[in-house]
Amino acid sequence: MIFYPLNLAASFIASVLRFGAGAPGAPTEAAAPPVLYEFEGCPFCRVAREAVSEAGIAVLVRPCPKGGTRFRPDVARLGGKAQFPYLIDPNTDQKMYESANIARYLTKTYGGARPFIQWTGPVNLFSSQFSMLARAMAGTFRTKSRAPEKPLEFIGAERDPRARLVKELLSSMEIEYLWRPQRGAPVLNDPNTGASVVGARESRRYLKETYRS
Ligand SMILES: N[C@@H](CCC(=O)N[C@@H](CS)C(=O)NCC(=O)O)C(=O)O
Repeated sequence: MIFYPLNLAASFIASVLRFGAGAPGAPTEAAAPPVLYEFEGCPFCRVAREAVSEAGIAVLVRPCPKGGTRFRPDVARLGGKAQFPYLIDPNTDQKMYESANIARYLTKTYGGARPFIQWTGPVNLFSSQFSMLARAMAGTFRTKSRAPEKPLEFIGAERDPRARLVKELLSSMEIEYLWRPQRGAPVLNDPNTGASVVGARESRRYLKETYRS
């Protein structure tokens, strides 16, 4: 099928538009994973995800696509407004909105470099918006799915075009996952079924076959 190579090429362009921000940092784990409410199409959420990746910190992602019903309502309840990204760090009792604050907090608390593009003020936002357009807003809108009992685990860096394709689907399907932003081919582990899937195309197929309703 021609569609997958084109999809991957568009994801590569999205990474180029961010000048490769979101490299995988040295893997780190906190006593409890920070929880990130976000969605893939959101240009502000991308800034937060890049910081997660550069810090190498494992976080629990609760996807909140538009129209989402699984985690979206929690954010208004917990923080007072439906705005994304939203971070809760149980290790420090911090709860915060605002992508720039979240990125700064993650870098300060868990390490990693602040990507150059994030120092460029309005250019940062334009670049993130163009990146979203290159992906035709994939991961922005909810698609119906069956909720897994336990969160999945996904391994793959923010800047990796292959990993993005899987995260987009996890996002629109509102599937909660422990995200380990590490280098290498994307890997999706599902403790509910015992499956361990290597590769973006294969992971996408698995998600559709297992959780699409
Ligand atoms: N200044 C905020 C802006 C965040 C923002 O506007 N996020 C959008 C999504 S891209 C949002 O929450 N929209 C409301 C919604 O999706 O319901 C930041 O940098 O985090």
